[in-house]
Amino acid sequence: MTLVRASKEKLHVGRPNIGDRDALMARFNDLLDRRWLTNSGPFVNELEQRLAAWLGVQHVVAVCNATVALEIAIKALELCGEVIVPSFTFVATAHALQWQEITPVFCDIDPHTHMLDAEEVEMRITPRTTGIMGVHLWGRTCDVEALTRVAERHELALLFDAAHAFGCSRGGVMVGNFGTAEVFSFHATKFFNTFEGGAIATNDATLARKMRLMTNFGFAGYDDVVSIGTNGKMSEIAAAMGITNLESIQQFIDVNRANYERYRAGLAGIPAICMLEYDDRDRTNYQYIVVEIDNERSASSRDAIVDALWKQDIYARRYFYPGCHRMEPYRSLAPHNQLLLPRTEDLVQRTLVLPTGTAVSEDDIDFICGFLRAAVTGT
Ligand code: T4K
Repeated sequence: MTLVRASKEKLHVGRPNIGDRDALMARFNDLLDRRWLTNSGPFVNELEQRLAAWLGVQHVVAVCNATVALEIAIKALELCGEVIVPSFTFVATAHALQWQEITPVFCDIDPHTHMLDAEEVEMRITPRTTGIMGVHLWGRTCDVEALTRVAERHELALLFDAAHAFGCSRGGVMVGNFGTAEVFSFHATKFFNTFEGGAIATNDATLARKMRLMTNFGFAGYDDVVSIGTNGKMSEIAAAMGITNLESIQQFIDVNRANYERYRAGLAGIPAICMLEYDDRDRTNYQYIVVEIDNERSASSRDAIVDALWKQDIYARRYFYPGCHRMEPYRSLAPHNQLLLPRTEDLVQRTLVLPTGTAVSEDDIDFICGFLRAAVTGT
C-alpha cells in the first residue's frame, strides 16, 4: 500500500449535499423576517406537502430526527413486549424500542441483501411479539412482500425504518407506502438532508393524526392536550433546508449514480472485493457505496484497509460494526445473540462503506479504487 494521494482534501462518508445557496439564504431571510422559527410554521407545512406529493403518499409528518420519529411511530402503533428487528442496522433502530422498554429481538439477515430474512423473522415470533421493524438499508428495499405475509399471518404491526431509502421505490411504488408507516432520516449525512430531521409517511389517516399530535406534546389546539406526546417538531430552518434540497434532489441522485458507476468500473474484477449493486429496475438514491472484503482472500484485512485509508484522510466506515447485539445495553441483556446471528457476525467483519456524494471527485474515486486494488492484492 504505497500509493499516496495528491489531494489533501478530507474525504468522508456522509459529507452533506447542499442545494442552491441563494435560494437557501432567501428562505433563511424569510423566516427571520417572519419571526416564526418553529411550531408548525409555513416552511414545515410546505415541506410536508411537497414530500407527500413526491412520495405519492397521503400523509407526511415532519419530525426533528428519525430516531424520535421511530419512537413516535412505535408509540402510536402501541407496540409493546417484543419487536423483531435486524441487528445489522444503525443502533437508533434498536434504541427507539428499548427506550420504551420494548425488547428488540435481533434477527439474522439475508447475506446477499444485508436485510431481514423473513423466514428467520417468523422463527423468532413469540406470544410477546407485537411487531416487525424492517430496515431498508443502503438505498435498497427489504423483502417487503415476504415481511408483509409474515406480519399478516401473525397479525403483527409492520413498520419500516426507511432512514436510507428516501427517493427509492419497489415494484414501482415509492418507499413511504409500505407497512403501516415508514420513517425517513434527513440527517446531515443522508443524501437529502434538513441538517437534522426526519419524517413519517403513512396512508393511514387516523395514525397520521395520532402521530402528528404526539410530535407536538399531544396539543390539538391552544390549552387542549388530548394525548401523550413529546417534542418531535421540525424547525423552520430545517424545513427551509429541506425545501431547498428537494429542488436539487435529482442532481444529487445523478451525482451519486455517476459515482456509483465509476466505483463499479474501478472495482470490477478485483479479487476479494465484492461491491453491492443497485437494481436499476427501481428508483434508488445510490447514496451508499458498500463493498465486502473477503478477509481470507485479501492480502490485507478489512480493518487494516480502513486504517490505511484513514491515514490518507479517506474516512471509510465499517457500518454497522459490531452489530447492535454487541453494543450496550443489548450485549449484556442478551449475550447469547452472538450465537444466534451467524450471518450478521460474519458480515460486520467484511463491510466497508466508501465516500460518495457531491463532495467526492472522479479523481478521488479513481484513487480509492486503485488503493483498494493494491491493498487486497498486496501489490
Ligand atoms: N436508522 C438508520 C438505519 C440509520 O442509519 C439512522 C441514522 C437512523 C435510523 C437514525 O436517524 P437520525 O436520528 O440520525 O435522523 C451517522 C449519522 O449521525 C446517523 O444519522 C446515520 N444513521 C448513521 C448511519 O451515520 P455516525 O455516528 O456515523 O456519525 P458521524 O458523526 O461519525 O458522521 C459520519 C460521517 O459524516 C463522518 O465521516 C463525518 C461526516 N459528516 C458528518 C456530519 C454530521 C460530515 O461530513 N458533515 C456533517 O455535518 O452516524
